[in-house]
Amino acid sequence: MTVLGVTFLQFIKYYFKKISMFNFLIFGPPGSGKGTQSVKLAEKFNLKHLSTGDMLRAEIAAGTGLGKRMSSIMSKGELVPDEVVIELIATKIDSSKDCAGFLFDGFPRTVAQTIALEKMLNERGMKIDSMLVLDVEHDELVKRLVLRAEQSGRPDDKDPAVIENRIDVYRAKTEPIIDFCKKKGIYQPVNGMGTIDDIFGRLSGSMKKFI
Ligand code: B4P
Repeated sequence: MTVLGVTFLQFIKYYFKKISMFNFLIFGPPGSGKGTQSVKLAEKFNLKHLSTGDMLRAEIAAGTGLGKRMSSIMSKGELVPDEVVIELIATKIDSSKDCAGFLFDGFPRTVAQTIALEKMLNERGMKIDSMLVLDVEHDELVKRLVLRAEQSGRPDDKDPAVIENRIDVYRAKTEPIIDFCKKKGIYQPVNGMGTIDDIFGRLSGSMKKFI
């Protein structure tokens, strides 16, 4: 049946799209392309991009008390305390309207943050739909971060020892989230080697199954 050129199936799809929010985690070691790809994906799929790294850097740039306390932790390549980022994310979720869902970039970074995120979403009638994990070789990660240090001057990219520490912290504290997500059936590995456009195509293909 067609009314005003819209089939019944198109109407049902539109209706459910309106009431469903899709929540994606973009995941991977430092330099894997999370931030780079998130900006493009959020625009393509009308998702709200929530980057805890960007939020923390904004606090530092604004010279807030929180920013001053977090600055020395971040410049060593360590993770800031779970409660700090959980609070930042909760505030953003509640103030974000008119989007098809959320794209969490760099959050969660510990199993405790993952459990907190799941609880936050469940309390608001949502869930984590997919965890997209960028797989990139170690040497390529270092190469990208060293290059970014030359271009953007980010303090945590300048020192090779800090880059290695960030990768170690990822392996020790962040990677265990993969097992947690595998058990929930939401783990989706994506090849993160190649050009930005190639990787964007792979990630978009994985996300289209949901949106
Ligand atoms: P983040 O801001 O999340 O930064 P990151 O892990 O270094 O990766 P990012 O997303 O920025 O880089 P990308 O791979 O896109 O975290 C920074 C710090 O904040 C952490 O170390 C921690 O201290 C703190 N923090 C943040 N979230 C936290 C949390 N939840 N809990 C606790 N602490 C937290 O890109 C890297 C470079 O590669 C770019 O220059 C890009 O242009 C380039 N690139 C990307 N893709 C490429 C490709 N395909 N080919 C060539 N170059 C590419």
